[in-house]
Amino acid sequence: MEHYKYIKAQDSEVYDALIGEEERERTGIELIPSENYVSLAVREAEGSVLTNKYAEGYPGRRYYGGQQYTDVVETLAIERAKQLFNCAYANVQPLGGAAANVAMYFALMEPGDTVLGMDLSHGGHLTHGHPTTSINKVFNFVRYKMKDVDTGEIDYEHLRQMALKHKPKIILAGFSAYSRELDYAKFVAIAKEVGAYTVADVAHIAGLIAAGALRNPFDDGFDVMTTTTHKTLRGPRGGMILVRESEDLAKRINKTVFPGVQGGPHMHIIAAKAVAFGEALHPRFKIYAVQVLKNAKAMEQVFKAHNIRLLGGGTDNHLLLADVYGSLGITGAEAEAVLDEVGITLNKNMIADEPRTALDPSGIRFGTPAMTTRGMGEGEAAALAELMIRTLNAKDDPVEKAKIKAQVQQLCEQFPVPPAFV
Ligand code: DSN
Repeated sequence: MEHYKYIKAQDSEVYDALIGEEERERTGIELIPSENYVSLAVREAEGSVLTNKYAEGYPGRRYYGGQQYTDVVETLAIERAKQLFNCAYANVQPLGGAAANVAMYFALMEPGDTVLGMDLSHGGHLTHGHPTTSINKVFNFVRYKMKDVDTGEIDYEHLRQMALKHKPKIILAGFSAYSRELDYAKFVAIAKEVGAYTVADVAHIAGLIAAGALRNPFDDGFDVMTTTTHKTLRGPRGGMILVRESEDLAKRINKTVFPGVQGGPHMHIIAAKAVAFGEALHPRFKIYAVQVLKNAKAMEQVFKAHNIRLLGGGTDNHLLLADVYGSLGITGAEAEAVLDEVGITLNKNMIADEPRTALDPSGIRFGTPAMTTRGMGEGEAAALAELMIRTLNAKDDPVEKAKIKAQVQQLCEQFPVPPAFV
């Protein structure tokens, strides 16, 4: 197959960058836990003719003409999302996870209202009210933490005390760097006591929930979920808001997404969401999700065997956080750089109660969604974990690093990207 025929003919600079990225993805291992490889079908939809179309509004209620086909793909995306997450309403128009969260906040609250969310340094996300974000100027964010950073258990009693004290409108469960399962029923019980909405930001684990590999917060009575569609859900880059049963909340969310905070939806991306959700409904997606968890466990075991401290004591999901500074004396930034040299991509990350800085923290965060999409299993996950640790111990040894890089490439050649699922 000839790639990018037209780009090649008219724009060599962009063409070279695209080919370079293909080569990078093909010859290296992607362990950033928020990334994945979409199928060729999803990419076809993203590159489709629907990028040409304005479609403000919702299926059957649009502001412009010519919506015969936009309505088809958006309705498919909505219906498939509802089926995947067992809920009554879905808005598939948010342009990303941050946009979904902003719309959700404005739909459920008035300016000045309070959100009780997870502390960023304990695994929460920037969009959960970090002081540097604009949304922090509009709403009041208060934070809960883990009780014990070495087991990952949330301090639910502290969470309850915070809820009683601050009377939040939203209690937010969700994270971007937390490796344990949450006790959603406890969140719901506390929210009921104080009359708060329960929202789960499941951006990282949406695919695992959709496949039934992790618990669905709606089963414990959560009101709303926000998510991205490009992480474990393995769809195009974008966002989504789901509502368990309240028609009133669903209407408020629809109005807030459009015209509240967004204009024309990206219909090519919505078509790609529909395709990805179709893939996630297939039985083989369940096998994928279960394998993601098994692969993360296999990596956990290797890190534990080498006595490297894992935040939360290990993992119940797709990601791990290792305190490489505390365990090996190498900083997160140094670890990220040296692993990149051998073709293993992950990110430096703060650990709970970080003693260093955000730009040069103690930890690294890594996970298994992308490597599992390539078809790798527990044997490869364990082998990769061993290669990672060898690399961290060989920071200043070019010969050893060259050997490891060759082994990484050899492994990659056996598991090609991009995947075609048909
Ligand atoms: N940037 C994403 C992550 O890596 O977790 C979250 O927005």
